Amino acid sequence: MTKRVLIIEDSKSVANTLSMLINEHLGFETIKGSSLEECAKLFLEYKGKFDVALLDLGLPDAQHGEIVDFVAKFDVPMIILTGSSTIEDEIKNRSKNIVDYVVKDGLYSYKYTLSIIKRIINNVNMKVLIVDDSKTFLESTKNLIEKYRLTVFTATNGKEALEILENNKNIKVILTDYYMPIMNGLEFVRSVRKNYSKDELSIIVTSVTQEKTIASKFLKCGANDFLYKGFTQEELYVRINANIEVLELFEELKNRANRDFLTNLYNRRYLFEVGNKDLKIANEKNQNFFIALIDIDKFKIINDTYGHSVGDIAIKMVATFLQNSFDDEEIVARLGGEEFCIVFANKDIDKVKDKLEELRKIFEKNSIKVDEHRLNFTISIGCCFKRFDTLDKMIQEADNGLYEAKDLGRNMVRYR
Ligand code: GH3
Ligand code: MG
Repeated sequence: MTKRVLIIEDSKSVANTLSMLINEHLGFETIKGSSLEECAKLFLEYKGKFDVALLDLGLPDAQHGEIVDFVAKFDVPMIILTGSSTIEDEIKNRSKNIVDYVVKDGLYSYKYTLSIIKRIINNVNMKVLIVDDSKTFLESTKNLIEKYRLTVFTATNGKEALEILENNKNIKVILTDYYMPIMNGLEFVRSVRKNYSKDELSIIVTSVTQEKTIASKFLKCGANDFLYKGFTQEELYVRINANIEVLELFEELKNRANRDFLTNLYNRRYLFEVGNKDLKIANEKNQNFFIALIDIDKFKIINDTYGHSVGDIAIKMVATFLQNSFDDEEIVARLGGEEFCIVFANKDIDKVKDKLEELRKIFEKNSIKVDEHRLNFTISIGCCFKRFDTLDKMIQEADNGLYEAKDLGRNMVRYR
């Protein structure tokens, strides 16, 4: 669903510039108002469903930041727009939903605003783990970080932290103390790095230590950053933010290498790399591991009749449909052309059979609409239930099944 940003600002030029930048660069919807009264109406109209609110402190009918008190009644993160760099502490503390302040002084401040909006919206899926033996530090830091809409876990020692990490996928940043009982910070960082590389998880060390050599010791054993305790909210957030941005860059690079350009499904390279690893694990644990090859029947006719670009759209639609038909546990990849591969690890054989038969029927019964054309086509599926030691051999066997299906008249599933 498109994200929605509320802008309450009485300067039309500021509001329009922000709105245009948000639409163009972030692709989010913007709703504008220029007074407290309009803001109240908009909250009613949209039932308070804004992902972020940008609020001017000096509005014609609310000159002293009263807008904050109004928006604070809803669960919407606020970014305050202000004309001066000195903001009274009184306003700063008016609501826990205030995430940041932007002084309206030109292009850079607009860019900064965009980066915070993007952060707040993306942060909803981002998890942070804080490890510290001081309960007060844990509590206050957790509150600070939660302002930015990050999900926060806390642990009072390294052992507990490792358990949390094990049970919660997608923790992206760890903030850890140095002096702790059971396991000190250095030991903890080393343990984390045994299982999580720097491109999947960042570690920021926070410590009161006066030992000059400690920071470099941490960085050498796998920490990404070091913060002396007594840091300000801004300092902490800027560091966390910078670390998340690096992780996102890694993610984007990995995506480019692992995804197919046309469909955004996993590509052949990823399929073989991860599929072979999963197959090895399944063989060791004696768990089920199946491969299905799915190929569109007589696809050449679609290209010949409607043109290659319609063919491309059809391939994309099939890809999206397949992706949505399975959960994250299955690998759905495009092998090439109009051929797809699904990897089922640790799944019940009858459930897989039912699922593949159901897919075949869906294509048999339905047509796909591309532009003004209605395309009718079926799919054939070859499936390998036998145990082999490499993915390549399994795919060959599934391909034999697929060949059989084509040979016997298409629109069927064959098991090997
Ligand atoms: P069968 O039922 O035996 O699978 O017949 P088919 O026509 O689907 O298979 P064939 O292998 O003869 O032809 C596949 C066609 O798919 C040929 C090729 O031009 C086309 N194709 C391959 N990749 C793409 C692509 O990325 N986009 C489009 N539009 N067509 C593609
Ligand atoms: Mg085909």
